[in-house]
Amino acid sequence: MSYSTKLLDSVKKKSIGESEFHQALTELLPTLEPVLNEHPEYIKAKILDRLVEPERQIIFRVPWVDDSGDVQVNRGFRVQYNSALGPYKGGIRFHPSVSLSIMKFLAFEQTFKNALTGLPLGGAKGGADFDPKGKSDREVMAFCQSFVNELYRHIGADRDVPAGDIGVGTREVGYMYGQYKRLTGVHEGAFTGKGVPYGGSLGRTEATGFGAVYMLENMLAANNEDFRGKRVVISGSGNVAIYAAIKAAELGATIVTLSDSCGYISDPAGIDIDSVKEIKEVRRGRIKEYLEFRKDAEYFEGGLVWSVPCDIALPCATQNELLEDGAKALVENGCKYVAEGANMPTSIEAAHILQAGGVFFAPGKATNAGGVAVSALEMSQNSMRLSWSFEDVDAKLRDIMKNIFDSCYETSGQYGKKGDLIAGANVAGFKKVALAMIMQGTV
Ligand code: NDP
Ligand code: 2IT
Repeated sequence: MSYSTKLLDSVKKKSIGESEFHQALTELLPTLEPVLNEHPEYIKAKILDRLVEPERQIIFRVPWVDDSGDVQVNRGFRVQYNSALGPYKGGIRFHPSVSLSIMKFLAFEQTFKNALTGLPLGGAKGGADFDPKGKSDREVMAFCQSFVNELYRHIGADRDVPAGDIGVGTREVGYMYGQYKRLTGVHEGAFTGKGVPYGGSLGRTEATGFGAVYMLENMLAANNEDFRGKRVVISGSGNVAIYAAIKAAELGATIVTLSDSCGYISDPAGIDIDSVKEIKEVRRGRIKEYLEFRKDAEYFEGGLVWSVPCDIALPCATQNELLEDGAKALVENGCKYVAEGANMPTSIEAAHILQAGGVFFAPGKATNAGGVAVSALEMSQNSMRLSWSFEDVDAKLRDIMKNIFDSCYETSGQYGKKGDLIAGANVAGFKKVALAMIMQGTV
């Protein structure tokens, strides 16, 4: 039995029921075998045994009062996974599905993603099983404040720097940051994704979606292609999906779908993103409302986007949204590129089907790293008490995404099949974390 299989078995025994965490480990650990064979010092220092255990897991009660005057109680989490490369860094997710397993898988992935950016960032994730849908602005504020009443003692600009994720955008970060400042009396870069008027970086809102498209630009260029004339299927209609759609359309692609958890819209003429921004960013409504704006569009209740023919697919909603059937449909319909805007949207089996079907596939830890990379740029600007222009930030993001693609592509060639970006990203991220851990000694 291989080292990684043995380790995986023992982790599964110790963390029963944490299926998403097991899935993330099962995807990553076997791809590291060639590196372990080359570097016996990693095995001697038990780097993997240490990496399957988060440094710290914080679980807390979040009581708050709703608009009817009733007390509500939610569960909050912060998993501080690894600090080898820098302060803990990663988003906060508010969604009813949030569990320890989901927090651990996201924090584990974040550790390697952050390493790939080349910036000094450790890995973390947090969140709560709070559902922001249908809540008033005051209820969201009350929840955020109560969440930070516990979280504040664990975070700080040089300790742990949260940001947004599903259900958490500029509004929620603002309420959390305001409470952090009230409790600590310190105005420092303890959160990223802040509003621009009080220390947020220009370009952070766009960064994950734009970054995913820059990753695809590099993948296309490796095949002497570009976005012009390509049909792009995107799932989700949140922060990542919207800005991926905007940038891909700007580069000449036609966006044929967007979705939310209720269903998807298809618009063969190309989705009008301004209408989607109005529905999602202003009204906080449902994607179905797109039919009010464009009479030729269609809405498919409960459907998934993968059966719609395309050249490029960008899963940008949530984990395990692209399964075997979806992967088969994409391959059959001639899709050539899949890049994960979301974290772990593709199951392991589906990713294998795509790769075996000749699809050039980029995993989330590489594709969606633009968000956290610009978060790191926000941290730099806060430390210097300066703010850079949108163009400066965007140019830096483009460079970072090119470096990530190059490093994953080259590493894939060194340790297996050139173009297997799953293995390339895992190995390239792991080597940085492992080296930093060895250099800092074992305790
Ligand atoms: P948002 O909350 O802005 O949007 C999430 C979108 O995904 C919505 O359209 C939502 O639909 C849909 N969605 C969420 N959960 C589910 C579900 N269980 N089933 C079906 N649809 C779902 O989040 P983001 O755009 O920020 O995040 C999307 C993905 O990108 C996540 O995987 C996140 O971890 C990842 N990511 C985000 C980064 C960021 O900077 N924001 C950075 C890197 C990765 P509905 O409204 O119906 O729930
Ligand atoms: O998954 C992610 O990389 C994020 N949600 C963004 C993290 C960050 O700290 O900007």
